[in-house]
Amino acid sequence: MAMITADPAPLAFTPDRAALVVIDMQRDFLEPGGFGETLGNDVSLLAAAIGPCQTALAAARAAGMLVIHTREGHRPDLSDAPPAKLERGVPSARIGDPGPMGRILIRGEPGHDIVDALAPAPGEVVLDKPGKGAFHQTDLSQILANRGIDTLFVAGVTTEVCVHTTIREGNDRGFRCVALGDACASYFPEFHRVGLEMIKAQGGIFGWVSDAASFADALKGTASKAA
Ligand code: TIU
Repeated sequence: MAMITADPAPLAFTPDRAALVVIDMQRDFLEPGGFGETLGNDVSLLAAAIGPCQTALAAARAAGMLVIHTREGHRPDLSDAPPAKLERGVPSARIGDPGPMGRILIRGEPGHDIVDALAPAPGEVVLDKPGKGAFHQTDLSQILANRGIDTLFVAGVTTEVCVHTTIREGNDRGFRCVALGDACASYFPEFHRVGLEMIKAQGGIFGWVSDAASFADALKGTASKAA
């Protein structure tokens, strides 16, 4: 059993029954010319999460914890992309349009890849998802059930969109979900701050909030049997 410092209260967890889920740290969100920028965002704001994600990944790997990387994106024929998603807003380019990193938010394109600094290690799960939540239309539930996972540590981007949706989905499915706050980021600093507040308010209404260093501290000296 390990214990992590978190809000609204410390949380005891079993490293063998926990997973680190890194959400959508893709070029399409973090680098110029991708999906995030087409929506009018300053993508440089998301770089703040890279270092803390590296800290969390190193700690999880050393502990032998299950690591899952997600990528938001669509099939090249867009058959899995709802019209409501394709048609909304007035972006500078739409999902599927050509861009400097290939077609926007399309699987197999350079922009869809995870940034080099956070490249998945061999054997880690890379989960492609068409929606904001990591459970929607993916095999994540099965993967977690197969490993007996009951606790999710969640990092990545963006705090109030895909991280929040995934934590809400996970909470409703019975997982203890812990956002690693500094390993998450948003195009809107205020949404990041309030997004984390929302998770931990009301006694932790749908999760806990901690940080990458506390996660690493909690795992020090633990080594998973599953490694
Ligand atoms: N736009 C935005 O803030 N986020 C997304 O569209 N997807 C994710 O959060 N990954």
